[in-house]
Amino acid sequence: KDKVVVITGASSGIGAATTQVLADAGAHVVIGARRTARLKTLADKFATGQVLYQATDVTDKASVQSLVDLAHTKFGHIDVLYNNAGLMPISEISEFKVDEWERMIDVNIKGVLYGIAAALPYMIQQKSGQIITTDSVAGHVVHPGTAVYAGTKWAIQAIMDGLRQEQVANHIRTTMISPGAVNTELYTTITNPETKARIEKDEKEHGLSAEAVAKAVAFAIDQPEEVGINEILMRPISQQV
Ligand code: NJP
Repeated sequence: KDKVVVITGASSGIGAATTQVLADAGAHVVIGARRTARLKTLADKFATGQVLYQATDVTDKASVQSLVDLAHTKFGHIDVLYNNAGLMPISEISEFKVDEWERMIDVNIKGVLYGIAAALPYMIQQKSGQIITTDSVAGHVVHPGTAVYAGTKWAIQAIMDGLRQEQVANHIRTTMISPGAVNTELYTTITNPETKARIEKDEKEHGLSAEAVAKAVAFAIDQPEEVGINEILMRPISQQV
């Protein structure tokens, strides 16, 4: 209830919905993203000091460290780090959108590693904590056009399970939240107009609500300390693969 939770990518979609669900239940939430006006609007919905926000770019290691440090300074401990920030500018490899590959690697992989590097020392000291990341159905299956995005999400599967195994003795839990289509702004990062329109239509018509995903995050957090929910894979029932 009164857990301290740090969330990246909280300015829209799943991160914003999770902030809402957890803060409604009484958690202290420290949120980061680049669009601070959106973070402020979200934080202002709650009692002063319950939801704190700070401008955060997860491609900048020091920026992520500063967000995590803010939570520790204010509350004295960190129960949960939720590495949620992500991008999905999908395209076929033969389009050679190298800049977009690099951005996905920087945000979806390195951003998660920076979060782990920032929070894990505190959690090792506490001998407790939970690191959650938004993975994806794309961390399990690949289609033409999703190779690099899926590659970033497959990479996170390896990193998170390795982390889980390494941290057993410190009682640190790891969780991947792996949704199929979700109705968020993620499609806006796609630069190919046809692909963007197709994914936008699909997410709006068939996607899970961000709140449904947020409730899965809350479920994983609310488990007794000895229960590790390592992954929640969830699809809209209309989604085949
Ligand atoms: O998308 P969206 P989602 N530094 O676009 C932030 C995964 N997922 O909620 O910085 C810091 O509404 C951005 O903030 P801002 C997906 O891979 C989704 O769907 O202000 N933050 C915003 O808050 C991702 O890992 C679907 O622009 C950065 C947030 O990320 C996660 O869900 C399916 C940042 C993105 O919010 C959340 O995405 C699936 C940076 N450098 C997995 N760059 C789906 N929607 O269908 C971006 O399987 N952000």
